Amino acid sequence: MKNKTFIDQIDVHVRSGKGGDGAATFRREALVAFGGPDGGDGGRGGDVVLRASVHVNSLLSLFYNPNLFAEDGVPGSGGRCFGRRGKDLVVDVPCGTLVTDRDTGLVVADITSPGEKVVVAKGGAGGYGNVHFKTSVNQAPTEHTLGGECEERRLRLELKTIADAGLLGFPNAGKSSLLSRLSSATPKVASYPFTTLNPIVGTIEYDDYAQVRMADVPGIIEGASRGVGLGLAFLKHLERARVLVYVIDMAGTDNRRPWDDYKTLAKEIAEYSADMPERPWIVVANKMDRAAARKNLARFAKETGVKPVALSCEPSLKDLREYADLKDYDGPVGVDAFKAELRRLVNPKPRAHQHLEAPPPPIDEMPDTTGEEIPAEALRFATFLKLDAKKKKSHPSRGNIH
Ligand SMILES: Nc1nc2c(ncn2[C@@H]2O[C@H](COP(=O)(O)OP(=O)(O)OP(=O)(O)O)[C@@H](O)[C@H]2O)c(=O)[nH]1
Ligand SMILES: [Mg+2]
Repeated sequence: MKNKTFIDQIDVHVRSGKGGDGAATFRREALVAFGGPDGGDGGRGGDVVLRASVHVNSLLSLFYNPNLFAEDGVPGSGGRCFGRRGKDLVVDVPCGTLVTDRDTGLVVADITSPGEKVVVAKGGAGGYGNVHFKTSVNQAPTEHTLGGECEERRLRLELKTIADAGLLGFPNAGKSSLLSRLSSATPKVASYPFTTLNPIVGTIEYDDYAQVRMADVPGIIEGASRGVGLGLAFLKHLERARVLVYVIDMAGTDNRRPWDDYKTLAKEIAEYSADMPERPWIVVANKMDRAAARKNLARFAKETGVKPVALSCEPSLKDLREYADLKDYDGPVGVDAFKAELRRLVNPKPRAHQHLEAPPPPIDEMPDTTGEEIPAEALRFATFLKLDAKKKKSHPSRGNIH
């Protein structure tokens, strides 16, 4: 079997633990007449729990083990011994996992926040032992209850990556190059189509530490909605994206026509979902370091009515604005213009100095704290070490013995 590296949809069979039965036993001991009932309760069956983890980015582990069975509760026994409860089975899944019941088609859970736990199959309750049934008129009860039944379900787990923005484009348009230029993600970049085979998410950070998560998915080609190329299945990773970024190879490599590429992309997206074309979008004209791209830019604007953000992902020797044929372009130019536009649309929260009303002043403007009393504003930036407040134990004096 070919080794798999990424799985974004898997069917699993989950079963919780059955509850342990209660015991019906009697105390029998030498010299103890009529010892009475002493059957303990059974333990509860374990639950099957799905937990969102940031350390997992695929459902691959479930591909190799799709049967998720929790432990049964242990039955009670004589001497009022209660059975141990069955261990829960906790399975880590990536954030953004959608869980649906395969039999009813209903959504069971959408696990998005790190650490979030969802019980997908609840363990059966433990049964009662006969100690619970002793009454004044029935001092030797044999009644006891059986443990609760387990819960069994067939579930479908589907990963829908969580990202604020999603990159869309033909193969080789430069989507991965743009992601690696703006974030510390390291997607593979190469000059052959379908270099990217799995979604990759990178985080773009701004000066005030605001963050935008951007997802790179495999390229789309004409007819993708009919399954051509890698099809549109991976577009589910962009379903949660608030902003779509169309990346166009403006240089028209391999005799492509950039304006046709854009129209094809828009058509394929509309085929996939009625809601995605309604979302805010940005069009990026990539490879502007190449003369052919600068030549195509005006025609692209005329054919599509869109003024794209003109940029280049390759480290170019000069600023794009310095190119004579880009001087007259009145649309946004450069990677920084793209970052700013992305920020405007995603509107992430700034994260710097969350705990302070204002940022601290530069170090040489800090108030002088060498005086008798420390000024109040200096205290706001001070760190206090809590010294060990334990006092030395004072031993009572033994006095002098003469
Ligand atoms: N000249 C130039 N080449 C670029 C630029 N951006 C990307 N490239 C090249 O274009 C090729 C494809 O880039 P990728 O980033 O792998 O393209 P992709 O859209 O991720 O492609 P797939 O993963 O196959 O869908 C690589 O050889 C890059 O070096 C650019 O701004 N200028
Ligand atoms: Mg790629």
